[in-house]
Amino acid sequence: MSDELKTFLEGLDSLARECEACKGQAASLKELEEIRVEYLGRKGKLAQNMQTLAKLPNELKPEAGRKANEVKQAITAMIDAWQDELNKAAAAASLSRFDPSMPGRKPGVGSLHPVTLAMDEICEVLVGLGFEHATGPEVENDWHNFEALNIPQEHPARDMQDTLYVSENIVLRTHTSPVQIRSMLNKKPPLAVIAPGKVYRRDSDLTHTPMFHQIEGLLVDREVSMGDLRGTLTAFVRQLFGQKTDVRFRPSFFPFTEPSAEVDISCVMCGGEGKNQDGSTCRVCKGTGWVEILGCGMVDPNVFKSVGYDPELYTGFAFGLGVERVAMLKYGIGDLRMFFENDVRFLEQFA
Ligand code: 2NM
Repeated sequence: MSDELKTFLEGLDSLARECEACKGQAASLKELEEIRVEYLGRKGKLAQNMQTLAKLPNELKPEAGRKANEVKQAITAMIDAWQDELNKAAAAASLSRFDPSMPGRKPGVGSLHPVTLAMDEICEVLVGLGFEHATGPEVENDWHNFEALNIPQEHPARDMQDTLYVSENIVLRTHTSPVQIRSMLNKKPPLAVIAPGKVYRRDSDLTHTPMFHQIEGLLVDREVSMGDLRGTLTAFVRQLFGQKTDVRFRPSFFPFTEPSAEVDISCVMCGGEGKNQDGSTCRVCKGTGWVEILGCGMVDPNVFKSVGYDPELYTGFAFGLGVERVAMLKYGIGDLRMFFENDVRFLEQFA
């Protein structure tokens, strides 16, 4: 073999060894790419050897060329293998950072507002007792909200102090009774309806909000008595607060009912004792053992006259309650403002 060829072949061998010695030197794919360019690039170390090969005598070229190809493939295979290793190491590192036993992130799931829950529950009980749902506008005229309900022109409820006026004759309804008025105008007795919905009053402090929710009920037929009122409302509050609940009726006054009463139930907190287990005064009933839950009465004949019902033929009872108040008692909520702050930590407890 000629010295010239020998020198060339040895040069290629030493290039392969030199490259092999780079094993483990590339810490990243970028560094490995630099090594690849250094050996296999267009102006790299192998390319330089190829220039030498071009200058060899023609009869030496086949053997020199074969060797050059061999070394090129060996270097390519080496660098490819290192690239595989780097890729595997990177995958293993990212797997070691991933802990499959970690709990996943739960998507937030909504829940019904406690006022909605109380409203649904109250309506369900009343529908079970035979009442039908009715709805009506929240913006009402004076006649439906006041006049038809036997609330005279000079009545304090009509005062700007208590009612939110849209214009001289138009108000935000102060109760859902105008819905009952509309029901009576649309249908002859017998009639049993409930009107749930938002009502508005010019009132805002710790225990009053300008908007709150009410449910009112009305039943009209021949020979409806105070006994029917008492039996119906007793069954209603016992289904809502438990069969052991005591009920008492106190005389009261509303312009649209005569006689009128307020209904108290035995305190949901202390069970009517007025005291907590430790002897301290119950905060819910303030020591009385009773909490007021609704207002009611026998529909005033003047209300029947304004909707064209004959008061000689028909009698009826009506009642109304505040939904926020029921929700506070049922779910043990001490502060009315909780309903309106929409703090998810409060709301998610009702999921
Ligand atoms: C109450 C108390 C007493 C009531 C009266 C009527 C209507 F329209 F039939 F006359 N609806 N609701 C009523 C009666 C409401 O809330 C405390």
